[in-house]
Amino acid sequence: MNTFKKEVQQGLEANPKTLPSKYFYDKKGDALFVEIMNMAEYYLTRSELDIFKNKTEELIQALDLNKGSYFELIELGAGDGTKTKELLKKLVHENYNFDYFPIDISANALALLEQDLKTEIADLSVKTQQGDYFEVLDTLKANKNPKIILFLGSNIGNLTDELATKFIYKLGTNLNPGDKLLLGVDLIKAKEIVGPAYNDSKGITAAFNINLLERINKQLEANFNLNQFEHQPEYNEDEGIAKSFITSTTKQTVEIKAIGKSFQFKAGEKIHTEISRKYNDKLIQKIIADTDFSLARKIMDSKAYFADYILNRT
Ligand code: AVJ
Repeated sequence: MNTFKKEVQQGLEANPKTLPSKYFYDKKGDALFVEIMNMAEYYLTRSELDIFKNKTEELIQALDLNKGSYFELIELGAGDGTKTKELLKKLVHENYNFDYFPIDISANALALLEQDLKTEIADLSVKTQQGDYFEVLDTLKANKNPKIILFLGSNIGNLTDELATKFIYKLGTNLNPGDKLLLGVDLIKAKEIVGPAYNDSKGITAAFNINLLERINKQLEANFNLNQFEHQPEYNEDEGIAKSFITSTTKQTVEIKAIGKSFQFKAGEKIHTEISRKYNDKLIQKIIADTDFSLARKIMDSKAYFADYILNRT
């Protein structure tokens, strides 16, 4: 809560104004993101599901999994596990020797996932881990068992390339040579496809973005007039980054009581709330260049919209 207040203040005092995308995910934000994943325009979910459904054998081969030797399958931010279940089912039915460790900050999400997995894949060994990714990885590190890390859904795309390098490097410090990282990323493609994924016709993404102001209103006693701000997405294929902004439609002042300050907005002034980076091989190579990982395989969906890169810890 205190870091929330501090980061909101920092972001709104900056020029241009920014707010961190990690704060989208309160209860309402979680629900809106589920809706986003189910909408026709948000192709990312279905593209990666296509890989997990139809290229399962390739994934298993690329991850170099053997039935004889035990490994830990660790997922960062497991969500509802729809994609992962495709892989888990196959591994269980073919008698691979492993435990599944879904890590999530939300105890509630983990409880729901565990219950669902119990009924859907009875023979799967699930060891839910509630907490921060790196704190959990640090505790798992001691056992030295071979590890496969799953980081799906292009979640890495909310980070700048510089921070993505740092993140992947840090994952490497919790692994041993031969361990693997399966990194799911959205690929750079035409704005006709990417644009609508971040600006859907029903306004769900707009509500998701604006919910950040609603959260500030609720948690920091602010008076953002939600009718005087609007969702403004931007994407150009050359850069390959979908960006979300909230634009003030009028000149206005917003008071945030918990901060003890007021903030001025010009008509048309934007708050930058999110980047969703899209990738290609060159960018991935550049991002992992200063980490202890090498690129082993790339597995794409049938439309080549999305890629699961297999990286080996060197
Ligand atoms: C959860 C970070 C992968 O950037 O595509 C969806 C979040 N933002 N619509 C993405 C999001 C707007 C999503 N990630």
